[in-house]
Amino acid sequence: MAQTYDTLAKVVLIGESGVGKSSLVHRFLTGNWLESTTPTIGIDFHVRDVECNGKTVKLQIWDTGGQERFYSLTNTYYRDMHGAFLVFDLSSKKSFDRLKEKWYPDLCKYLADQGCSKVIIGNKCDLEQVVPQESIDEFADEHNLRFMRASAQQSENVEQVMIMMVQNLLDKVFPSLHNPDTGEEVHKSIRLNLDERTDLAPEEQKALDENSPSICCPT
Ligand SMILES: Nc1nc2c(ncn2[C@@H]2O[C@H](COP(=O)(O)OP(=O)(O)OP(=O)(O)O)[C@@H](O)[C@H]2O)c(=O)[nH]1
Ligand SMILES: [Mg+2]
Repeated sequence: MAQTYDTLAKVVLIGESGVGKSSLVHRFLTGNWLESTTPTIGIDFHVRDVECNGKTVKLQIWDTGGQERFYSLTNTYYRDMHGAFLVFDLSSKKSFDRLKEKWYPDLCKYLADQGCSKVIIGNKCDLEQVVPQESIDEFADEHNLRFMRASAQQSENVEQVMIMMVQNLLDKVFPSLHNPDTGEEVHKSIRLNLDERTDLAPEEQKALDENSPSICCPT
């Protein structure tokens, strides 16, 4: 089957249960607000193509359940990730503390060496922020992480944070695909395609993985 993308990138959303990971993913995929949510059981998987500067990045989005019973399952998925969204709730200090003390250290511990672009999302910016901005900036600076405030509910910065991730992926994780001559135009030329949610069967997933140009992309 003909390959219709330039690279395949796996990105994962992690963070405490209830911070809004699934709501962010749903907003990104459909443009809609998820009225009623239930905690994610295990991991949900979605695919969406993002065109960036003439390159098509096939984003595999792994939406993990933040409940404690899924910790060990989630850890096993970190190894292959090219990107990770570290999500906390700006109105919950505990969710930020847990990001620092559990989610970020675990991610670093289980990542392989393929390079992983990490972006912090402070979700629920429509609510009163109780996490001090200085603490967020300090943590982001210390670990050289990008940070963006967002609201799945208000549709604020949801596409922007995905675009930031794709740009990071092209710049840092798949630099051979990036055209530095037109780098400044990346924002303007990004086109987000229609929702392509697919729940792939294991054999389909395997075929997708084997076709990944991240292994054989042009130099
Ligand atoms: N005010 C506000 N509420 C939000 C926002 N995003 C999500 N929520 C609410 O937060 C609650 C949890 O949202 P989920 O998306 O299920 O959270 P999750 O991180 O996926 O949770 P787990 O799957 O258990 O890990 C729901 O009641 C959402 O409606 C937001 O931007 N603003
Ligand atoms: Mg969820």
